[in-house]
Amino acid sequence: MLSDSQTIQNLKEIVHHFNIDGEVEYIKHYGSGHINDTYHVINTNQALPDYLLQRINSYVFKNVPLLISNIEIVTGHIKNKLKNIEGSFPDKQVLTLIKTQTGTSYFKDAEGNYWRMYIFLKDTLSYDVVTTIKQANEGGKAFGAFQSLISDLNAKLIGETLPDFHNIEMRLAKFKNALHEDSENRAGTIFSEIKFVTDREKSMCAILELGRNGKLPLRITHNDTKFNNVLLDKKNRAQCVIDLDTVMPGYIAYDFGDAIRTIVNTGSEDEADISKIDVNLDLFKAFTKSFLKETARFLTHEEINSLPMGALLLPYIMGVRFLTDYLEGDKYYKIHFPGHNLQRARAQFQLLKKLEDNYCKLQTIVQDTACRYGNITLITNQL
Ligand code: ADP
Ligand code: GN1
Ligand code: MG
Repeated sequence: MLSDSQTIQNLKEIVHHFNIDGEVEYIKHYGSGHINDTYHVINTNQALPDYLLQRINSYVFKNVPLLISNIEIVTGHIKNKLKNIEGSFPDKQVLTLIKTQTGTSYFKDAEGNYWRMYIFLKDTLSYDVVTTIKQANEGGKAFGAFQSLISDLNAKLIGETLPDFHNIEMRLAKFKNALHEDSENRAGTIFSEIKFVTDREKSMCAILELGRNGKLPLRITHNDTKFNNVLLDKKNRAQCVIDLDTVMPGYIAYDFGDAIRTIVNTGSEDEADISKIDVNLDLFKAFTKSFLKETARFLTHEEINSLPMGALLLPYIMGVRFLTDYLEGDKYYKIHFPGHNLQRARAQFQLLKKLEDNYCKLQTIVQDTACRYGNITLITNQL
């Protein structure tokens, strides 16, 4: 994050490079994302839009022009489709990038920082923890509809902003390398976590293997479907899927699993007291139902069968990534206290244990729900 003295004046200067309507009243830090620096730009004229300004994390994203091009294509595609759907509100249900004076959708400042701006979607909220069936249901609707709307997008137009993002083999290789280097002298504190990761190494490669064997189609997926990447309106209805930085080729089980990871957990993503972590099956059912209602008609049987596996894989991948960042000195994720990444990893592994305990139930719910929406599956995967 920029320091307070740096911020307001600097940010105002950045804002002036974009074609905004009205004048800036004030700017404040916003949201709880782990990657970008996000600010709410408030307009002096309330009848005009507010804006959301973001400094894109260039440690994470090495090719910002590609990232922005992906977002332009995806938002343009969704907007055009929504225009033909009665009762939809394209300006509220999809992000709108603001152009700079030079016609691009990003601005590079003198220090090499990349900035972008969206219309701020007023009267919306995002939640880090899900507490109600309604929220889980709206999450499934939002990510399911998003997938449905982009299912006919020409995949050749979308570049890979973060190659191998959910490739577990690559994540494990990076983890082992970090363990070997042990640059911060932290490996000695994580023996049980290392064992936890190693015990599951093979089984967690199942989705990757299925993909390699041509059993799972690569689609354009969102790849960061945590629940706080859905904006809900005042009535708690899903309004807009946000955080499109990672939209690129992936498997549907990744999007399902990442959403489940953040929706069914009775604790928070970084829960310090792991006894609070469990799986809320009612929330699992609600999300699965509304997600499959939107997607079952075009998913293959193998994809449906892969969804419960995705629900195990994503907390595993996140745990491995948090642990790797802990070993490497907390360079990737924003942390709020020393040891935060380790705490996050432990919480994700605890969630995974609970999901494993419930695996048969997860499979049954997915199968029954898919049947209900016309996609009959045969479950053959065993843990
Ligand atoms: P990060 O990649 O750091 O997670 P996000 O793009 O998800 O960044 O944005 C961070 C937060 O800002 C979101 O969780 C959401 O609360 C808020 N937000 C993002 N885009 C908008 C928007 N267009 N209108 C209103 N709020 C938004
Ligand atoms: C990051 O940007 P944000 O906070 O929505 C991360 C995701 C992780 C998530 C864990 C580009 O998401 O992959 O699942 O943190 N995004 C990137 O909370 O690495
Ligand atoms: Mg986000």
